[in-house]
Amino acid sequence: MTIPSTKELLQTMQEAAENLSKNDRRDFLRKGVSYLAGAAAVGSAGAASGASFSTNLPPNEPIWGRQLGSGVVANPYGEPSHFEEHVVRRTVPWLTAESISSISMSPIQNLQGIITPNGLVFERYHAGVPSINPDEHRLMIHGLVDNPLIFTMEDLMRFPSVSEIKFIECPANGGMEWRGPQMEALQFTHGMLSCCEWTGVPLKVLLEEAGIQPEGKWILAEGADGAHMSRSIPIEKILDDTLVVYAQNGEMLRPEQGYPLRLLNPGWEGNTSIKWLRRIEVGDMPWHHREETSKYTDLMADGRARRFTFVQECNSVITSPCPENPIKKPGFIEIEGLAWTGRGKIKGVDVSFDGGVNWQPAQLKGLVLDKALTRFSFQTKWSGQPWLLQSRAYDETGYVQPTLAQLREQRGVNSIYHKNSIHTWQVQPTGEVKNVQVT
Ligand SMILES: Nc1nc2c(c(=O)[nH]1)N[C@H]1C(S)=C(S)[C@@H](COP(=O)(O)O)O[C@H]1N2
Ligand SMILES: [Mo]
Repeated sequence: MTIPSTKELLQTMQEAAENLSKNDRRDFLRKGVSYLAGAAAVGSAGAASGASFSTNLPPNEPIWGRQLGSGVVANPYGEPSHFEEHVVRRTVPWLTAESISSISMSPIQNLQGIITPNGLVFERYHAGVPSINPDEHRLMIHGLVDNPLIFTMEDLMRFPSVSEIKFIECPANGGMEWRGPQMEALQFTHGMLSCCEWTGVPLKVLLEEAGIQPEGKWILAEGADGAHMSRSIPIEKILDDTLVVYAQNGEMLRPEQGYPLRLLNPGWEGNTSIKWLRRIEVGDMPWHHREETSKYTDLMADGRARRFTFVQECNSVITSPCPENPIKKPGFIEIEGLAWTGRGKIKGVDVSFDGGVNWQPAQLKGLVLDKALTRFSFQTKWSGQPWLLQSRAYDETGYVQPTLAQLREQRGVNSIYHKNSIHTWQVQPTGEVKNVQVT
């Protein structure tokens, strides 16, 4: 193939411009396609090698540079390139009975940096996503307060706002693997995890407006969805960093994330971050509702259950390589992963290539924020040798991510929640990656 002449290029552009001026997008697309087909035919005639030949490769001028693209507001709310349409939330069908009380996992194997885009934040609902009219939504604060209050969304948005980058994780993350490895994908072993910039008002500020009475030691937060999901939260957490948020990553909350209002308890079990927040009651003790008795407790080996295990302990996982991101060729490789802790900041991450016998420090890259995802990196070479790849994070409180053996020793294998043990990927000589457990 030869590079098209300037005359040919001008002709193509003029043709495209004529199509555009007809203001008929479908017609434009159809013409675009037939032009492409024509170009491909020329290409295959001129190419000796056939199938993999693309007329878009150098030294040719690619097709997209020889015609005009679509204009502004072809798509008023933008979306990713259709070449990225495999990057989506996914469910594990056998995990839950119905989609209205289910969970979808974020494709963390495909994400970069530490922010989860809004369309890819994991979702967990107990009774589906309600469609709430913000004009008719109210937040009520009552109980042991001097002045019970009812806020409109407009009232709430008049308060000085704060924006903070925080992770949110369902404590069931990894919970399918207490007894052995069974999920052959990072999205399913660790995808109940997201990190956004959340905007709203500290709950402390709203409670100061209402005036907490001295006996007020706990609050109950309740959602407006069909589940009326509720959790008891100790007042110390509220005074520390609990937020009432209405926006995520710069835009109003997605319906899936609690539009128009949710609670955010940074670093704590995702289920305490009540979505579609409608009611805060102040009391002198916890309420012992369904989601803190029958559910979201940790069954120990001796049959007793731990309750109110709020904090998401320090955890980490290697996101590349992983089952979805095999190693493609020998040579230089950047091993990357995510670390997080509900206790504050990540202090460091170590990487092991031999299943935890030897450890080397990884680098933390980019922002290292309180209760936010933190990305780590380790640059090395791979020459086809098998690896038992692990990451071990530790946080600023000195807490070190446990081994699976240590966790099982403390907790048995009856639990669902809070499985934050060191994870192992087995890298095979082909570069493929398997989910295994090392004890
Ligand atoms: N009102 C209400 N709030 C809720 C839930 C719910 O079903 N209803 N699910 C909880 C659970 S179990 C989790 S893990 C988080 C998930 O938040 P996300 O869907 O924004 O990721 O929301 C919590 N808040
Ligand atoms: Mo959850």
